[in-house]
Amino acid sequence: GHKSAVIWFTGLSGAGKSTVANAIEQRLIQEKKHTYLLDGDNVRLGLNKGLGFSEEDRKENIRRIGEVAKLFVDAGVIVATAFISPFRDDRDSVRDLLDEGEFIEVYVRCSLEECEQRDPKGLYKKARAGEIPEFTGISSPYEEPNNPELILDSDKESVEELVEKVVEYLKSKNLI
Ligand code: GGZ
Repeated sequence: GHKSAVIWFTGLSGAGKSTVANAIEQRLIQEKKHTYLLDGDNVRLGLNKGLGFSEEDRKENIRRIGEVAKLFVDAGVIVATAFISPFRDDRDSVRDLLDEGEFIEVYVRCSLEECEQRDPKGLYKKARAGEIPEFTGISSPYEEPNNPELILDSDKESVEELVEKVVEYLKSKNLI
């Protein structure tokens, strides 16, 4: 069968992880690849119901998502994940679970100022008002990847351009 892999999007809330991940999923479907998107909607509301946003809970969130992603890879699926995944150690642990080349870390980079400006769900405003504790970028850290496979500057380029960059990368690795 074809190669499978995990396309692991990381970045601040509002950076555009879900938008790009959804577009990539659609693209992979067009290419007739078995693909699946793990995101807050299908993981935090189910498997990880009960986990919050403390450092400990975020670690457990990412650990479980990594294990699930590995199962999908074993099943031959190209997985995309869209979680803030703020801690470098946790992302590195997922990388270590997988074989060489199977973990594609994609940093969806966007300044906090821009994310806060976008604030599609009004969460930054609430976090600034002290209504959401431990909010990433405001009162909880985000550790940038040191050596991601890809950096997507979502405050400089359009979603279409970013998707093209991911597609080019996947092609270069013969994944599509
Ligand atoms: C960060 C929070 C928080 C706190 C709720 N900090 O923009 P969104 O709404 O749709 O995406 C954010 C999502 C982050 O969940 P993840 O599972 O990706 O986080 S992590 O990887 O750190 O475990 C945001 C919402 O949940 N949200 N409270 N305190 N984001």
